[in-house]
Amino acid sequence: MHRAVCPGSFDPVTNGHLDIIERAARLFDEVVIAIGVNPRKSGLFSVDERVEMLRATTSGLANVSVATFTGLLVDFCREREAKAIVKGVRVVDFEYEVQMAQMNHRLTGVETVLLPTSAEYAFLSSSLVKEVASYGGDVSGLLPDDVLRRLTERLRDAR
Ligand code: COD
Repeated sequence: MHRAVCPGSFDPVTNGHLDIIERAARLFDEVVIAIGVNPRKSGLFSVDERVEMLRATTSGLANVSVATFTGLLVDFCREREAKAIVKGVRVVDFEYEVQMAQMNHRLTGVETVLLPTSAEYAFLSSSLVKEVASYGGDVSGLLPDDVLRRLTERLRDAR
């Protein structure tokens, strides 16, 4: 049984993340989406909200589950007996993602599988979506509908 971990902040989940998760779910028997919790950094959405959004948007994928972790990703992978970390890479991410993959491999021997982003999501990031939406820009089609609704509400409440 081959289990992989798809880590991230997912604040909030975008269609770029979902594309990577769906592709990972076709490559591995089991995929655990791991939301990294950084106690020094608060997001736009709480960790519980991110878990809810990820569970709802991946409910159709039978071999995908959602969890949270604090501390090192490699420790979470060891705890879950995951052989691989799956990450999406945009061109801009490449150097840093390779650096993290090498560090993680050095720490515990865990392998990282880097999947190139699909062309239609190459420009997409959670932070850019939040910035554009905060100025009233149209980000529909870049996030699942329910996540877009929550984002619009959250930004409206913050005004
Ligand atoms: N297309 C494809 N992939 C994408 C896209 C897109 N449009 N957008 C994002 N992704 C990928 C990212 O490259 C990343 O792989 C993943 O999706 C998650 O993205 P984010 O932005 O939600 O999450 P990050 O990059 O902030 O998450 C960072 C981690 C939590 C994975 C990282 O900080 C971590 O491992 N933290 C734990 C502490 C640790 O172990 N540190 C040592 C690392 S060597």
